[in-house]
Amino acid sequence: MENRNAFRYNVFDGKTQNLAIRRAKKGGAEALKQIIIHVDMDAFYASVETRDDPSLRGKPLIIGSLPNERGVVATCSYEARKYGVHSGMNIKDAYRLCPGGIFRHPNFDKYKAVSAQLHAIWDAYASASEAIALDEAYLDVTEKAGDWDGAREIARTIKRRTRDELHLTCSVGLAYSKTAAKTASEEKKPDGYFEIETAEDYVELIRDRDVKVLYTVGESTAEKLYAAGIHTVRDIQQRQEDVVRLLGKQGRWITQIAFGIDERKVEPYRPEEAKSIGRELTFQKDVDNFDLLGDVLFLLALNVENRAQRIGLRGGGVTLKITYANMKSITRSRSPADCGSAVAIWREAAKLLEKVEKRPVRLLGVSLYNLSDTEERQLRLEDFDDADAREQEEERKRQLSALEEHYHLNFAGHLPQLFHAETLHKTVEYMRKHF
Ligand code: TTP
Ligand code: MG
Repeated sequence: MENRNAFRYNVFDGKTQNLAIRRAKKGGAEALKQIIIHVDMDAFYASVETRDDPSLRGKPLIIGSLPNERGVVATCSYEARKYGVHSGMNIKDAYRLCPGGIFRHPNFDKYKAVSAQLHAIWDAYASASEAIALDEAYLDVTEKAGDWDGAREIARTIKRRTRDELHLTCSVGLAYSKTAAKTASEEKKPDGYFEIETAEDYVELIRDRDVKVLYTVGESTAEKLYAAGIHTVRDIQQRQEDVVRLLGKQGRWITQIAFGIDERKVEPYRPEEAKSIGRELTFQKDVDNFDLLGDVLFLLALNVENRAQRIGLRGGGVTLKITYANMKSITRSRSPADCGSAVAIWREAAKLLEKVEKRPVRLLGVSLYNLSDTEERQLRLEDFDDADAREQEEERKRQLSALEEHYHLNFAGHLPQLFHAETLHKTVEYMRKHF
């Protein structure tokens, strides 16, 4: 245990780094004592729809809003991806790229039912399963597999049962760590299978790839690395100190995984069984400016909205959590008629914030509780005659523009990045300095 921590915290100490690599080389899976599967369904919502309506087979199918509505693409079939359509894209852009596509609303109830069937299969082979989304999970198969061959057999069985029993395909990655398993499942998508047995194999596979191959390196992190002339995983390995200087804590993490070191455990988790969905933030320095806290609250609400949408759950109430500088924590809740959008969540949380004691704040959090299944309109599929939805959409734009004007930051253009904890944190620190 001591050893592990030694290289976790001294990643730049050449000796410990070598120790870590030697240890991983010595037969990764065994030395690190983990065998992990990452399973991810192919074009999940679209595949379920195609399975249940064979007339959709082979067609570009886009699940999300309809072209005459406002909203986004939740996912699309691989045929639609050939036109450049992808998740999160504005539906109007998707229509422009693929006017001949078939556009359908999602059926969350159905996907959740399929997800439960998937878990029944997955959980039979895992001592712990950590769901990342309805269609994606990490499985710890170390014990049940016994050894690598046993794990390979489990991976095959999961693929076969998913196809035979549910008539769906998935991509499976088998590896010695979570990051490697995730990389492995993406390697041969769709209907893929790939294995990475040791840290050495992982490094060999990704060394000359773009930095974005590393888990948590998104567009904005990659841009910072590129600007410093760091383009590949090899560059990260060779310039560890620069990476940490540029990216701080996240930099330390990615220099570790650039060497294949990831000892995170599979944490048993089922988001659809969660009691609440939330996001919280600890400030670098305590904040006593409650106007700033109000602005941060809006970003937290956007984050919570995004999480809830991805899991297909809707909140029945909003909780505001504050930890004051003296470490005293309070929570305040309201259960309004509507907390289905970021604006609604933000308004409720802001009302709660108004009433609390105005003392320096160390941590601010927003969450939803009393979760229930999402109605379809949650994916921002509001029809035009829904006045409330329209008003909230306007308010969302207004609020984003106000923030952009005040802080001179392009929030709307960076929304997906703002959902990464690290970027959110940095953005908020920037906001504090430029209030
Ligand atoms: P993903 O696994 O990211 O995508 P996918 O299964 O559709 O396609 P892939 O073959 O590349 O894995 O997400 C799973 C489901 O979650 C997806 O079918 C729809 C939903 N989803 C959204 O609603 N919004 C999003 O932005 C994303 C990425 C997914
Ligand atoms: Mg998927």
